[in-house]
Amino acid sequence: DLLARVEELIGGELEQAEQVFLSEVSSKHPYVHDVLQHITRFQGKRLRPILLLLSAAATGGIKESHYVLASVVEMIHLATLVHDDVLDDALIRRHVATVNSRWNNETSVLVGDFLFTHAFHLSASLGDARACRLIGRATNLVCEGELAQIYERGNLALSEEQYLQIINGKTAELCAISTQLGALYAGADESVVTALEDYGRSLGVAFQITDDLLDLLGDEEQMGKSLGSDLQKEKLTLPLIRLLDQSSPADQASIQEILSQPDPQTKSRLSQFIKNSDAIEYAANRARDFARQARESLKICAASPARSILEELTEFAIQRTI
Ligand code: 2DE
Ligand code: MG
Ligand code: MG
Ligand code: MG
Repeated sequence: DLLARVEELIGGELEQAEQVFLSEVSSKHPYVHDVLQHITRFQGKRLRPILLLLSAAATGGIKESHYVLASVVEMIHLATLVHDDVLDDALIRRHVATVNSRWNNETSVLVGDFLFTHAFHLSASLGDARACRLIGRATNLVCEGELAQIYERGNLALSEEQYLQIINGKTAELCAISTQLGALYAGADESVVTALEDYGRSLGVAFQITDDLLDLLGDEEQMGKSLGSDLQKEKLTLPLIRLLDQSSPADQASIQEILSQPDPQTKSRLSQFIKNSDAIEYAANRARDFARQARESLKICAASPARSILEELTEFAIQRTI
């Protein structure tokens, strides 16, 4: 399968990046040490390091600096997840207790900051300012996306375009920076770097549309994380935007009422609304559109095993739906 091919092609390089990550994310303080241990013991999909290393491999080759960069993007990603779980009141992540549920929100805020600042400390070791500048800007846009999401809570008039802008910030930026840095530090031409950035961005949007579908439909046990928080927090995602768009004023009013009291009973009424509509199919199709767009961006690269895995990753990003 795909992960086995990733392993076969860049397993050694991923391992090197992992070593940088583990040796960097440490603390002499016993409390900080414990929390960091808890976070690093349970590995995620390592999607961003994989994207970064494959982008390098597809555009000029993996170098020493890529191990550092792969470790940096994973660190920033982890920081955003630790903070995200506070914002979303999530109890489970990667099949184990979140930092906020096992310890407390204060610890999450500070450990997130610890990881986030360490990522800049580490990228400064590369000896040129490009990575720091790009990562600083990207993370900045991630925060802006999260803030826009808070601002739009409960806004039933949220358009698909506004939604796409939000997920472009909160999720796609970090994917785009991963693929961009991979190509940039491989020494690729500017047009190639931009194409890889576009690839990462489209893939990230496809990935988040799918994540949002799973928040509505997925199984917590199987996903290993708390779900349903989008509705709980009155965040409109694509299926709901589509549903509202296709509903009569009377149904819109019922949906509004359900959203403002998202208890389990009213939520199952909302699932009924959603399942009786084309909203799921619509959102899945939009994810597929972005996956296709991502593959288009890769055409600038010569055919290679790395490129073909990047192509297949677009399917992986959306297949989690079913
Ligand atoms: C995932 O959305 C979005 C993550 C971005 C979070 C960024 C924050 C800014 P989801 P899941 C909180 C923090 C910034 C730092 C540390 C610099 O749907 O379903 O909530 O995995 O993701 O919970
Ligand atoms: Mg969340
Ligand atoms: Mg969130
Ligand atoms: Mg989610």
